[in-house]
Amino acid sequence: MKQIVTFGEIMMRLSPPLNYRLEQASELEVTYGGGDANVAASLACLGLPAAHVTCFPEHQLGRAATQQFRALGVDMRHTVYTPNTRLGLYFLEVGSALRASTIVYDRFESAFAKLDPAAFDWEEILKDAQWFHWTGITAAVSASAAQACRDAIQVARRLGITVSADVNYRRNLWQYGQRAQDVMPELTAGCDVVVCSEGDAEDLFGIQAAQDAGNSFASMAQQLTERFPQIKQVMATKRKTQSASHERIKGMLYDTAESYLQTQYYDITPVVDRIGGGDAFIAGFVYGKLKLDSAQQALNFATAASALKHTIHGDVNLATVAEVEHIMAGNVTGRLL
Ligand code: KDG
Repeated sequence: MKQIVTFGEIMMRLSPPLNYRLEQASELEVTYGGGDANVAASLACLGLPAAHVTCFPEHQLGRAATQQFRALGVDMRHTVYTPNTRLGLYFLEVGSALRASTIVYDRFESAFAKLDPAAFDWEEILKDAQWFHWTGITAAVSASAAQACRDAIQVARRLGITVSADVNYRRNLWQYGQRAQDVMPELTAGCDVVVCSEGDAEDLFGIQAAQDAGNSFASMAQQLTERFPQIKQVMATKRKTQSASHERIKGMLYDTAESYLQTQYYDITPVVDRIGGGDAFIAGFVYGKLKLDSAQQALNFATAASALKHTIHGDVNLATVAEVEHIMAGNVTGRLL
């Protein structure tokens, strides 16, 4: 089977134990994550061939991050290492009742942000691929990262590879002088499958659901597919956050061939770690598109995978196909597999 290739920054995640605040912490747990890389790792855990492309500093921290994703089964052979650069970091304080989790980024001028787009030979990287996935985080980090993403999408289109994106608009990351509203439409136009919330569609593309729309997501998604005719499927999760440790989610999909599809709600409590829930959703959908029979089945699998991610520590969904199928079959009570 041909590979699914993702592209983006991987950071070291540093978190105090339990619900400690950073001010109290005398030790920090080290894990690694990055929106696009989480998708590759989740796919590898689901048994699909996945590769991640990134840029790391040419020292122990870059090698350690590579090793972590390699150990999860991700093909990291296209990693570019650069001298005299740094690894991006993020600090996570896990919330509790009445207090949401918070993130502090320390990723300015990371190796990935300073990458040279010419260092990536996309013809070579994508020659054995069937799918290319990126996120809006990658385009937000720097002009050169956005350019590398643009190059990859162009080559993927030429090679007939499916392209997906999670537009994931993070306002605070867009600091390099280009506006997300100028960069993202061009990149998004090259996608077949897009994860996009109603808020992001309005902020990035100026698309608003029709006032009288019975289904505001479908109204937004239909407009998105009309604006960018390459896009055939638009997805999102609907979240009903009950508390820092209690989440309800369902999956939604607008498909230009099948119109609007949705899933049941999953009720998740206690939430162990919500980071990477969206990445687990798209990874589950890629799995479903490649292995299952219908868009509805793919959406069901994606949503169950995302729900499971909330029960797994770290950024990556380490759930297996059997575990996802187990909860899809209605087994949500923790009965042994
Ligand atoms: O989607 C999860 C990511 O947000 C997380 O892994 C860290 O890439 C990350 C970011 O930029 O926040």
